[in-house]
Amino acid sequence: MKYKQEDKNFNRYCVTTALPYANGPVHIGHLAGVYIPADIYVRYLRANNEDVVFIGGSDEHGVPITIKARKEGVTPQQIVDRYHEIIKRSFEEFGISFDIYSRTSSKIHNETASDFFKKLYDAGKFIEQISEQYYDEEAKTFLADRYITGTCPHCGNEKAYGDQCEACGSSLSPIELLNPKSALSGNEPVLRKTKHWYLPLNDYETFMKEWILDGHKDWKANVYGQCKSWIEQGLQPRAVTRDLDWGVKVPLADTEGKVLYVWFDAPIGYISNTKELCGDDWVKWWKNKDTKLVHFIGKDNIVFHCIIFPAMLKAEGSFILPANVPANEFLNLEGDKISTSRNWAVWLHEYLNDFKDKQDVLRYVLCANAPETKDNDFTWKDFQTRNNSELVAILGNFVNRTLVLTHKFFDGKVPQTNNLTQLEKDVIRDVASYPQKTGSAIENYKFREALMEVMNLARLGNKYLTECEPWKLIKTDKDRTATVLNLSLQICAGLAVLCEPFLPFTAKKLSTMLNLPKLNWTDAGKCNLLSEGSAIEKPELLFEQIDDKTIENQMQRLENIKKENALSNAKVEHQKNNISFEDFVKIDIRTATILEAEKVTKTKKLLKLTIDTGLDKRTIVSGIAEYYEPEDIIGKQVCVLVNLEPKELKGITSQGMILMAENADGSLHFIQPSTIINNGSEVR
Ligand code: B3M
Ligand code: ZN
Repeated sequence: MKYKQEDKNFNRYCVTTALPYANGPVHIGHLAGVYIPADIYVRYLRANNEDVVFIGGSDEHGVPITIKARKEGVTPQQIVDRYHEIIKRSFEEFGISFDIYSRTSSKIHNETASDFFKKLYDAGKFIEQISEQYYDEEAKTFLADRYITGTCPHCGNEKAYGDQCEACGSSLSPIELLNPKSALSGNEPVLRKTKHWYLPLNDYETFMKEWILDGHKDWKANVYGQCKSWIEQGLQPRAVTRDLDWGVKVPLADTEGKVLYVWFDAPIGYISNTKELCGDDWVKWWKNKDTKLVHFIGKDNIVFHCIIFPAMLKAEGSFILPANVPANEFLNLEGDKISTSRNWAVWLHEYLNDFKDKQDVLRYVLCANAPETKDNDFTWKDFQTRNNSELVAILGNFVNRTLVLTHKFFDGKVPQTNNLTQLEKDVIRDVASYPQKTGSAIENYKFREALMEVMNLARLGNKYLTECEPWKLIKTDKDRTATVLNLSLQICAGLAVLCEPFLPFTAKKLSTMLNLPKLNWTDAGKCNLLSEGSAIEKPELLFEQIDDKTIENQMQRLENIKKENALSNAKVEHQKNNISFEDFVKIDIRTATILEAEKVTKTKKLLKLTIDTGLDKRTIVSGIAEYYEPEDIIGKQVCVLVNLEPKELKGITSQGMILMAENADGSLHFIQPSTIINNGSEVR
């Protein structure tokens, strides 16, 4: 079915999803923003027997991957091998039904991207420009923007990056940084001349105005708005190569150490992956005018998919352009921006450990609450409510009541329809409208609305059952009870079809219970999918209640992460205020040896220590019992702050403090001289 007018001209669909960087696992933000909407769209098209190909893959180039590799002391290839597998598995586990999920470090991608560049180069589509860029003389390499840190000229943050200051949010160019430093050697980098190739986007400005601003007023408001503001600010030439040793090599002579810019090669990944899947047949998905190309992405990728990639395709000349780019906004988590570095996320590979077989619950919540027009918030409370009062109470309840009653009164066989009353006629007429309503919402990328329609069909079923009360009716009128359950079962069958794009695991269970054959989308409105007398399997619950304890555990997990972050921020990010030298010399720290140690009774954390400070023997109470056994520390040399005011702790006078270093995990470790020296030696 093609409910959208423009779709009548298309005979097939090429649907792509943003290629996630293979430098970390994927989380609920990825799923809600890109992969669930795309998967719904594609499953819907397939249910309509449309010719569709669904392309995904990992983005394995770019500076973030090289940074991660350096941090861990491994190669970039090792990083992408690890995360590609994790990401791919997560998508499989959540039923994202890609026809292919490949990767940009593949050979076929390397060739495709390289050929694409060469073709544009040969056709004179690039301009060559020499510019000055920071170079690390010790590491003998040009520095990517992220590899340069320095002081932000706007806010004074000393840890700003060459492309951005994370403290004040300004975007920067490395030249603007004060006191620039190379992340590789720590040295001040020098400016050196380097040659790069640029795509002159300014040459495509008129085209973009016509194609997007006049021609695609139908695009989502957030997408259209961003394009408009980019185009109106005036388009500039964009470098498509970089000085880096990880990526697709520039296929020209004398270009050692240069690769294609990751945003040049990554979207070509869609084409490479189609080639990998289809062989020579790939051409029809990318070069036939009757193919509808749709890119599902998040809002931070809009300019690349709406302006830069189309300009590349246009420059090449033989490709189609995207018909739509339905980008979503961002999903937040419990009121805070999702962040990989702060571990503020619900990770897909972890969710299933805690919520076994509950893929559809997450799919449901993320679609019902998708950030389609504005940023939205995921909360565990909302997750619980939507599960308990929507999936369980509406959809699960309707299906379960219908199937249980069929078994109870009609031996698990679809009962016969007898005379239809006006009520049945109305219900049948209403049910018939659902494939159209739901389909049209999907075709317009309004997935929340579409899902609401599916739930409305379940509501309609519940209302009908409640009105007819077959559990009472059976005592007086078996024929009419049969009619009611027959129609209810037909609605269940319709639901199995309509919920499939959203809740594929549930749809499968439901179809199996009803013994349904493979059906098309429009069948869902028919109310005749189950023939009289056919057998229904024993009902299994589609959903189960999620209790408060489970939700509290998840919230506790997030609380803990917040605390850890606060602690490490306090420690690492902010040095305390300066003190004077006079203040410093007031501190009297001495080397000392632990002579005796015992637990302080009725406490978990405290040890009572007898210490030889070289000046005297004294008692110190120290909060280290969680990290050290008393018998293990006798004889250890430590450092002690000896002139700290004495303090009463659990009835013991503590005279001083043992110096400990606190690790990021909160564990405590002694500060010791590097070799045993006289007790009482001053530390300064
Ligand atoms: N890897 C950026 C991102 O994950 C980038 C998308 C590429 S799509 C061709 O947001
Ligand atoms: Zn700043």
